[in-house]
Amino acid sequence: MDNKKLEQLKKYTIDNEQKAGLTTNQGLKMAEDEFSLKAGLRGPTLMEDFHFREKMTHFDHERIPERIVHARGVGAHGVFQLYESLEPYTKADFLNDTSKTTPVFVRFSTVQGSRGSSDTVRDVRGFAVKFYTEEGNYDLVGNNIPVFFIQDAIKFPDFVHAVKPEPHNEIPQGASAHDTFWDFVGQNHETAHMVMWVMSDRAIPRSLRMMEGFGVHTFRLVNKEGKAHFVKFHWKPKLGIHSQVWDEAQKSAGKNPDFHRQDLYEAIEKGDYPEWELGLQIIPEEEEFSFDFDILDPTKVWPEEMIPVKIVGKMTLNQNVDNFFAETEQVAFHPGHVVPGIDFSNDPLLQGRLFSYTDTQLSRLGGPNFHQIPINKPICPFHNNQRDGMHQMAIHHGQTSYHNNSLNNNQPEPVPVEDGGYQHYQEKIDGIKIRGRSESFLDFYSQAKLFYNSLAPFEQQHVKDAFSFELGKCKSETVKNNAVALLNRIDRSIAEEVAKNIGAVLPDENLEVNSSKKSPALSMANTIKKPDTRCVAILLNGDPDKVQLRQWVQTLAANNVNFSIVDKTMRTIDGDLKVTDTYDTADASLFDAAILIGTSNKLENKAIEFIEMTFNHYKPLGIFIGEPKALEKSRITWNAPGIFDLTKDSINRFITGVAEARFWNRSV
Ligand code: HDE
Repeated sequence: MDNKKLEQLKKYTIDNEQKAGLTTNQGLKMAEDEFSLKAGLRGPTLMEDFHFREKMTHFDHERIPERIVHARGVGAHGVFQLYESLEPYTKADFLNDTSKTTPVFVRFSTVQGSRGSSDTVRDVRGFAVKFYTEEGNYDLVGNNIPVFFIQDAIKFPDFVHAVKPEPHNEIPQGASAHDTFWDFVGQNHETAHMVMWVMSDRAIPRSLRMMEGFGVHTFRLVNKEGKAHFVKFHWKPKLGIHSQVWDEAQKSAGKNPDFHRQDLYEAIEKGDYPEWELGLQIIPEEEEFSFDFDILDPTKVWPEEMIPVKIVGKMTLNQNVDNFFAETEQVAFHPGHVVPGIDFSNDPLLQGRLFSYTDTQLSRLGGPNFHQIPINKPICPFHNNQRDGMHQMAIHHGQTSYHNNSLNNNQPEPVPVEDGGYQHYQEKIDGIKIRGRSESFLDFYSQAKLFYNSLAPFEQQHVKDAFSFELGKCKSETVKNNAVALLNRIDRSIAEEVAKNIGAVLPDENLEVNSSKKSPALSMANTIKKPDTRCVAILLNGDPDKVQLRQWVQTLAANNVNFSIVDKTMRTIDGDLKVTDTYDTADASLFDAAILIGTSNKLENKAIEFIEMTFNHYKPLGIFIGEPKALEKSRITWNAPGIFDLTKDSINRFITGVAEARFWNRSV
């Protein structure tokens, strides 16, 4: 597909596969690369060895600082296609012209852990999209959770210090289950809504392809006439929103720390391109004060039932990176990278972000020219009078680098608004200079309760379990009691259960929000359910019926379900059916479902462990065993929901179970 960004990147791509001689960085061909230059074969290395010095010096400097937050991430290229023109709301060209396909680069990330941490930890996921538009780069730097922990950017360093591994021992990695994080939460009740989301299943996604994205802040869309609307951005995954269960997330973090990264990479390689639809919630400026929350407060959602999400386009990720460092690591996002027609609101969290992102790239990418790094370069021309600096890649020809000038016809010259020049929205501001919080930001608990009320009972139980786990890992009684006091302001039943589980003090007075309001869109229970790209483990215990096995794998493949045949050893069955995993390499936490084919009377312990874990994680299980008694050794009951007896049920019925993904009414 035509993708101007990929074409541009090609110019920078070096093909190592071409037959070329080894040279130094100066282009000198080298005859030897294995031995340093020595004074005698058993003598010391010589200073003269420029080749050794160049090679080693480069190696010594191969690492750059990891991102202070969102250090672990994975990226991919793709395209954005608009469904209908948004001209009434914005003049942004890529949101006006449906005939244009805009190249994008997306980076997903976890927040807390370092670059080498595991993928499936409980955490917020970053969802950062760079649109390479013809009017410049537009970055929508969002998360998979629609609200944030704090309301004012000045608290961000405190929040991050609290959630990151503790400074004295650098524990824990990739986790928020520790004292400083929960101390911050207990002392800053504006976190209430966000921690409900983080303790929900949203924070343990099954796949990056199966999570929503949110711009979080309120932005502004501005049309040609200069009329503005407030807007919130949403990404809705075509595969639905799905999560792991906590025990599974912890296990997969160990069994395959790259679980999400690999899932995304393999889906794209296979041609199962992940897709999200872009949705907008739009509020006319005149209605700014029509709600029972402040639309500038980033700890609030705009309930979708109240302000519907208008679906306007689709993003497809269809190309993996060629080089992780050059692309995924060096990509530099910034919420301040906007195009005409997109502007900011006065959300104090957004305002602070507008400072932070360029600043952080200076230390991460080593200077002010990071926009010249191929992945960051716009696909449209860019000119100005900025010069020099570390790693300047351009050769600016000519005498002038200032404005105004007469020596170069005053070039480069500001572009009038009518010709596409950016003009900030001319909002009237009338206020006193003050440090403080607007009173309209003070209701911390109502939407935390709204979120909880909106969840299905099994989701609510997961929230209680998550609080019990996380606070159970804290050592300080004060921290635990304070956190329970916060829960007591949201929902008494959570506070009661968690206090009991962790041995904390339950406040005498019930201070919960007295509301039964719900926003059904906040629950994941009614999401899209498809079998596509799910992965089934086919467990062999003895020699399977080859014809039947072939027919099953063909039906799975025809339904776009992935599978892996697992046996004691790797082998090939019936000419071409490959056993791709053994009981040593496969783990139930890494699959969406399992089929057990047991043709011998005795089930192997590892096969039993595998199906028990599948069962405990509420996943569909297909069983084909000659001797039903063989299951007696396990905890699995035939009549439990989501158990398919494949001696009677068809493989197609099992596939409907794969689409269902979890059988929450199973008691495990
Ligand atoms: Fe970020 N954030 N952030 N953040 N953020 C960074 O920029 C910051 C916030 C988000 O894949 C940093 O390049 C401040 C909200 C994503 O490269 C840094 C505040 C949201 C990514 C930074 C916030 C985000 C970052 C670190 C409070 C969701 C990863 C490295 C005012 C809407 C982007 C970097 C990538 C990264 C600052 C809050 C999303 C330090 C000061 C809210 C997805 O600049």
